[in-house]
Amino acid sequence: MTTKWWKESVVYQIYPRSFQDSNGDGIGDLRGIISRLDYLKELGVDVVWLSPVYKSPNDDNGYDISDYQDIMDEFGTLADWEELLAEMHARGIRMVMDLVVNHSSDEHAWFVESRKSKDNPYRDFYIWRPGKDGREPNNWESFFSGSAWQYDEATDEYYLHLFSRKQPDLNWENPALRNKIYEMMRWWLDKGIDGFRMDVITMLSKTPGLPDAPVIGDKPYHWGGQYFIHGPRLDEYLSEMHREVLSRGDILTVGEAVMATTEHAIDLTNEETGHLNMLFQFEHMDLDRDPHSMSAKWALKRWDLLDLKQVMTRWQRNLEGKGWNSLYLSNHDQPRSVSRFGDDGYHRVASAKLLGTFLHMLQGTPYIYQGEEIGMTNVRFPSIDDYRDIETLNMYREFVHDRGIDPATVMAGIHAKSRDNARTPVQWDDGPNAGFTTGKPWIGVNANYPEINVRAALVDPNSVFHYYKKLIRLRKENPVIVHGRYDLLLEAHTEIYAFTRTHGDDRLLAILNFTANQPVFALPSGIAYSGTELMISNFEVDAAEDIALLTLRPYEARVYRLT
Ligand code: TEU
Ligand code: CA
Repeated sequence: MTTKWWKESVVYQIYPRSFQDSNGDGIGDLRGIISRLDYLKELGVDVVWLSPVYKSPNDDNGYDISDYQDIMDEFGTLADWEELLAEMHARGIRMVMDLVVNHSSDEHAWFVESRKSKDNPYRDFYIWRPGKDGREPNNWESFFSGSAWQYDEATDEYYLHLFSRKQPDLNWENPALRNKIYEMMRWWLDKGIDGFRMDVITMLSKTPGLPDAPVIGDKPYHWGGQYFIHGPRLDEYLSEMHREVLSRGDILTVGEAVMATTEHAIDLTNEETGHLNMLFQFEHMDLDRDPHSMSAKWALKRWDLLDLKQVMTRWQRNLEGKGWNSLYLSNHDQPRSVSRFGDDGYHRVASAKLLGTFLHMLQGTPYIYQGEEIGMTNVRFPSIDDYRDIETLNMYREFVHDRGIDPATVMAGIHAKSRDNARTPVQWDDGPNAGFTTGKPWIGVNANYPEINVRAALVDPNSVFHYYKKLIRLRKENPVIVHGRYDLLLEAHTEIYAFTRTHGDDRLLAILNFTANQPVFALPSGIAYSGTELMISNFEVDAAEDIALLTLRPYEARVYRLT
């Protein structure tokens, strides 16, 4: 396996709308990010993944792009962006931009043209079909509730939108469209960016004929993912994108890959014939949902540590020497990891550190989502009127108004799973609006900001922040953390997740108690060692303590070098 900068890096994801406002309009912006770069430098991150900052009507907060080569008004100007890039590079921080090319906004000039007439030159930049038997062309459900098709009166046809109706899918079968996308990507690379995070990149190729999905239950629309995920021409498109753009520079590319398996990941990210560096897979994000139904995302199902071990071990072992893992538990689409996988109450700090240790001791590139490094939690807004996310609002309307489900039940699902859990403003201090804005924030600030904020974390040596800072530093100082082989221990233990990493003679042992209980860790007999060196722990630990038998505290994490 070759050593590449993106294998040794830690990435920090910024969702600009909620990061830092600089002009008092209650919306985060580029100049706000510039004002916080020294904070990121202190944390020690190497790369920033910037969620979309392009011109957008913000139907899906920037994932609906109306001009791929200009900055959205709320975030600032292209000059502000140039300054942000320069200030990042001046600090040795690289910038990865979000590439959203499965769909555009319906306000993009291409779509404005496309919908004008059936023979418009841009008609085939999008996926138009006549209705069938007076209905949509097929029965696919949108990720944001309802049909994945929108009828357009002007030309008496429907257009496909896997997401919101203001996000028409681009037609990747059209080489003219593909070339326009490659041109745009090269334009950003020429400006000096260091890579792309690729939004729903495995959905670019749809099964010809766009067949109906199997009908499950009595809903009007159904999960059609088998016909638009990892479609028949995906490899061809990504191979062409690699040839036309990605091969041009030493960049980081990470593809968002809903439903991806390790086989898909090896195909797409192996260094011989792959086209991307790594994927965001979702198996560990599906442990508390039914992966084959979009609506069951909201069903409250407890995840199980044995499932987490099984999924992560498969990804660690199967990609060994054949691909590269991304490592994440949080992002702008997922609930806060400390609320979902840890404990956001009494054991919040310990469990946030445990989860950080888990992610940073695995093989792959860790991704930290803004606020994760201070243990920010889910929010529980009392009313649906406090929520902003289109996925959440559409789901509420479908479940409560269309399907008559009890609003309290639906709100419980929203409190657990809404994407807005990750989109409340970053909590910088205990002043008004947590220091995020001097104006009225676009979304409410989590009420726990007086206790959970950056200013408090920076002055507390035992904060999650300083623990994350140490985790990041350990990665830089210990090749075993980047390159070591992963071996699972105690496979059947239902409370402790333990594994080793081996790189030549260098071995580390991670011992993670994922519960509020106090289980006994017994070192398996096959692990020979003469001495131990404590590398990091989230509690005070006697470094000389014999590791053969340990009683662990709630959410206790320890990492040892075995000598
Ligand atoms: O998300 C892709 C996706 O599948 C989402 O539906 C996500 O899995 C789901 O919301 C989890 O609950 C990407 C972006 O990350 C997301 O923010 C966008 O809304 C979506 O694509 C459309 O661009
Ligand atoms: Ca602003």
